Amino acid sequence: MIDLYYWPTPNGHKITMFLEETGLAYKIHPVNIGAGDQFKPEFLAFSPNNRMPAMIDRAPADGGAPVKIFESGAILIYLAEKTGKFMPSDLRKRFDVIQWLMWQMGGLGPMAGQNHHFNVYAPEKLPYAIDRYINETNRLYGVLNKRLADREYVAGDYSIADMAAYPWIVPYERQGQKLEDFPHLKRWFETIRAKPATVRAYELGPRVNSNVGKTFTGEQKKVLFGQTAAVVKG
Ligand SMILES: N[C@@H](CCC(=O)N[C@@H](CS)C(=O)NCC(=O)O)C(=O)O
Repeated sequence: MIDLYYWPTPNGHKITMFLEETGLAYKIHPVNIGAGDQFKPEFLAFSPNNRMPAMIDRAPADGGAPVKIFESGAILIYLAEKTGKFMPSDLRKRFDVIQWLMWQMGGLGPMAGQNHHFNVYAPEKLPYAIDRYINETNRLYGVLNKRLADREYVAGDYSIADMAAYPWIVPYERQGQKLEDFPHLKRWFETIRAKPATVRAYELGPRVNSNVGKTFTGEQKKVLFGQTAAVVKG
């Protein structure tokens, strides 16, 4: 059984997309990040960066002690290795998937996250910061669009690289982007959106957080923004 520590955000959806595709048994433990669940000592014990998703596999393949993992990219690689699915075993093909997964983890995710912050949440509208992240998101959409010009998925067959990138394209409007400007990306996005496992994964969102998709309240912003080292001291 997989214990998934989750809240319905882009990084959370990556993992439920994988779990729904494979049918692995899992139990959701909600981590209400707007209420501060991510700072609880019992959560920090296996997710020291006070971020979700995190995962505990209580039945690892080697029959040994439970495996505890934080960082969505690491969780996806682990689950792909555990199931033998959505990441090829061939050396070159595997690293094609891994490099695009790292591109999402180091580029698309963080840049789109800053885009959301300055474009939607920041109390002051700072044109330099807004332009910087809208432009960088635009560049990254361009990279993905070009990559998808002559292939159906990001790296070979549908893989963890696609599952990592897709949830960060879902809020494209909030990121100041138009899918019409990126026809190959749009085709890929619509293909993944129509997958039954994607539909099931996204249906979980409102069941775990009835306010999913709404902007953060003032109280939630106080919890989420302005964090310093003090939040992980406990
Ligand atoms: N690189 C991390 C990022 C995880 C992340 O930023 N999670 C956010 C929600 S999408 C979170 O838990 N935020 C809680 C907080 O900011 O305190 C991953 O991919 O797992």
